[in-house]
Amino acid sequence: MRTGVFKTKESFTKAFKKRLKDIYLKDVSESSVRERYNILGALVKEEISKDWIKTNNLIEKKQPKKVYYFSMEFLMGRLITNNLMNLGVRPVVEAAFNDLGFDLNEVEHRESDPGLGNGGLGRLAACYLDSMASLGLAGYGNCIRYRYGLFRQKIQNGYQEERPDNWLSDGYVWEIRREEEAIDIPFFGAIKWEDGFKYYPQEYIKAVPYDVPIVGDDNQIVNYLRLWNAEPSARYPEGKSAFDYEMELQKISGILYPDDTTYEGKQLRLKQQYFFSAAGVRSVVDKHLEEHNTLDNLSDYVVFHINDTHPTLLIPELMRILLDEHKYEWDKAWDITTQTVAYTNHTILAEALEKWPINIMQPLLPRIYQLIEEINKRFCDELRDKHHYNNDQVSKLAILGDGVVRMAHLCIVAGYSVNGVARLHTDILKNIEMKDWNELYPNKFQNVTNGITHRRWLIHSNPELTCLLDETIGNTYRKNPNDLEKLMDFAKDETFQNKFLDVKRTKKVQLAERIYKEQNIQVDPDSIFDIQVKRLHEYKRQLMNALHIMYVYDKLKTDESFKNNYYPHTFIFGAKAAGAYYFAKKIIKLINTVAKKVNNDPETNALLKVIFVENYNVSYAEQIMPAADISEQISTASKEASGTGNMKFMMNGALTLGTEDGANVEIHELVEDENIFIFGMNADEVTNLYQSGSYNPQDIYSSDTLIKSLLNKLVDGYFEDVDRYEFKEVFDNLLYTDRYFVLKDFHAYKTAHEQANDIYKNKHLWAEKAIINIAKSGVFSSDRSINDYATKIWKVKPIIK
Ligand code: NBG
Repeated sequence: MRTGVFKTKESFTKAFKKRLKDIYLKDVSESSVRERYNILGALVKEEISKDWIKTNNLIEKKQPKKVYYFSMEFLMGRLITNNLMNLGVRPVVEAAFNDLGFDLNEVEHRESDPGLGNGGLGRLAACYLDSMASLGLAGYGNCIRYRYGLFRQKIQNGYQEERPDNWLSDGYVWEIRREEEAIDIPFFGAIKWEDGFKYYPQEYIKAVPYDVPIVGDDNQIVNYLRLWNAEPSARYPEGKSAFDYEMELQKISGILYPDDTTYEGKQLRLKQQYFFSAAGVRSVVDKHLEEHNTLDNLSDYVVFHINDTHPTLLIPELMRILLDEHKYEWDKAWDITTQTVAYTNHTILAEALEKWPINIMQPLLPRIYQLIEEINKRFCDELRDKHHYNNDQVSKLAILGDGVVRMAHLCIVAGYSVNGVARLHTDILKNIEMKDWNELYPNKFQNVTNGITHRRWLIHSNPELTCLLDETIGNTYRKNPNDLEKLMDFAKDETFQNKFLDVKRTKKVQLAERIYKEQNIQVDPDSIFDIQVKRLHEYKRQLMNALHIMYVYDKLKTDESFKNNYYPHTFIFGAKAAGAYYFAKKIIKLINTVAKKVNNDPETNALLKVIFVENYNVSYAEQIMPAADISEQISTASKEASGTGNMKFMMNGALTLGTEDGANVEIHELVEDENIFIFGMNADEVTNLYQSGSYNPQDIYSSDTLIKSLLNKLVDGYFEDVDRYEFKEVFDNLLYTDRYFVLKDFHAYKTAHEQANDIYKNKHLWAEKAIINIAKSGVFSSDRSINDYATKIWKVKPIIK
C-alpha cells in the first residue's frame, strides 16, 4: 500500500491536477496527451525515488555483492506501464484517469520506445534487469546513451528504408543525469617508460552517466541502468578544431553499431566499446574504493558480466587500473581481474565473433593494447610450459593472431565463467566451436538457458489471459512462474478451453485492428495467425517461409482438394534488416511482393493473407505475441543460439513450428511431441552436411519439380510489378549456395504446416495443446535464468527476504 500521492485515486487526481497547472499552466481538460504523459511520468518517478533511496540505504548497510551487466544493447521498451505495475499503483492511476475521462493506455503509448538494441541480445539484457530488481539482487546495467536508437523502419514500395529514431526528442522522463560522476576517458597518445609504463593520452572525452531506474516487482527495490553520454572534457585536446572534437563526441554516443565497413567506422565502434567499458569499470572501482579502501577484495563484492564480446575491453582496463594506478604486481592484478569477470557467448556465427585489427586498436588505445599483448604473451607461455602445447595449438588459441585481437579468446582466458544461452548452444560450444577451450578449461563452461520476464510478456502484454489465469489457478504464478504448471489440470477442460479461445480471439482482433489502422489490410481474426517476428537474417530463414507461402498460394489456385482442406491462414512477418545487409533487404522486398500478389487475389483472399508489419519493435511485439496461433522458429539447426521470441509466444499459448534449434529443443522436451511441430535437419545433421561439403542445391532443383517451379517463379516474370531480375540474386543464392539449407528442409517444413493445418480444425484439441504450452512455460521466465546466474555464476544473494 502506497502513501502520499498514490495512496488513493483522489490524492493522485489532486496532485496530478496541481502539477499540470504548475508546469503547463493548464487545466486537465485543456491538456494534451503528451502533457499528461509527462506529468504522470514525473509523479511516478518521484514515487520511484523514494524506493530508490531506501534501496541505496539498504545496500550501504548490507554491502552485498553486486552484478554489473555490461552490454552494448538494452532494448528496454516503454517503462511507464512496467513502472506503474511494479510499483503497484496502476489501478489507482487507471481509476483516476477514468474519472477524468482520459485513456491511460493512450497516455502510456505516448512514451517513446527506446530502441537501444538490435534484437534478442538487447531484449534479453532488459529482461534480466527486470528480473534482478524483482528478485531483489543488486544488479545494474551499463551501456551507452545512444542519441538515436535502432532505425525506424519504413516500407516504401516493398523496400525497407531506415529513418532516424530520435527517441530523446521530447526528453526522457526516467533518466537522471549525474554530472558529478562524470569520468574522462583517454584516447590515442603514447606510452613512455618512466620507472613503469606511463600513458600520455592525446585526448580525453568526458563520459557523463544517466541513470534509469529499474523498478522491482512489488518489493520496493530500485536498481538502475547506467547510460553513458559522450561530452567535451575540460581537458581540451590541443590542436583539434572545436568542430572536429564536437563531431567525434557526437558520434560516440550517436548511434548503435555504426557502419563498420571503413577504417573510420571500425575505429568508431571500438571507441564506443572502450568508452562505455572504461567508464563503467572506473565508476565501479571508485565506488568500491570509497566503501572498502582496497581493491584486494574486489571479487568478493563485484562481478563484471560481459554480455557478448562488445564490452571485452573492460578486462585490460581493469588490469590497467590495478597495475598503473594502484601499483599491483601483475599476478595479483590478474588474480583480481580473473575472479571478477564472467562472459556470455550469444552466437556461433563466425561473422559475429569480433576480431579487431591491431592497426586500429593500437593507435587508439596504446596502453590497453600493450596490456593485451602482455596477457597474450603470458597465456601463450603457459600453454607451452604448463600444458606442453605445440606451436599450432598455441596459435589457434592465442588472443592475438593474423593481425587481429580475438575478443572472445580474451574473454575466455580472463573470465572465470563462460556460458552459452541454451543447452544445445552450450553443447555446441563445448563440443565443437570451443572444444579446445573446453579441454583447456574443463570447468569454465556452463549453460544458462535464456528467459523472458513474464511480467512484461504475459502479465502486462496479455491482461486478458492473466485475468483468466488468476481466476483459474490463482495468482501465485505471478511470483512463481512454475505454478503455471497448475494449468495442466485444465488442459482438457472444455469450459476452460473455450475461455482460452475467447481470450486468444480478443488478442487477434486487437492485432487485426492495428494492422487495419496502419496498413489498411483487413485480416480475419478467425484465421490461423502464423507469425514470424525477429531480426531478418538468412539463418533465420524468413525466405523459406516466403517460399512456402508462394507454394500454398499456387496450390490454392490449382488444387481444389487442397483448397477445400485449407484452413484460412494469415501469415505475419515483422523484421528489421541491418542497413548494410543487402540480401536481407531483398528478402523483405520478396515478402512484400508476395504479400501484394496474394492479398489482391479475390480467388484466394478469404483463405490467405500475408502481412509484413512495419517497424517491428518491443511495443509492437507486446501486441503480436499474445495474438499468435503458430510461432515460426525455423532457423537452420545449430545457428540460433537460443531465441527468446519462441518463449514469449509459448507463454501466450502459441504452438511452435520449428527446428530442433536453440531453446526450441528445450520447449520440445517440455511439451513433448504432440504439442509442437518439429521438422527438418537437426544440429548434428547440419554440422555433418557442412563438414562433408556434399550439399548441392542444384541436385534438388533439378530432381524436384515442386522446388524447381517455385524457384523459377522468382525469375520468370511471375511477379508482374517488379523487374524480372529483381529476385535473380535470391534465385542464384538458393540454387548455387543455399548456405542455410532452405531447399533441403523445404518438404519437411511443408509437412509440418500440413499437420498444423489439420489439427487446427479441431478447436478443442488445438486449445488443449496451447494450454499445455502455457503450463510448461514457467521455466522460461527470466527469474529462473537470473536465479541460475546468481547461484551458478555470480554467487550473489537477494538483499531482501
Ligand atoms: C542472439 C542469438 C539469439 C539469442 C540472443 C540472446 C546475438 C549475437 N545473439 O539466438 O542469435 O536468443 O542472442 O541470447 O545477438
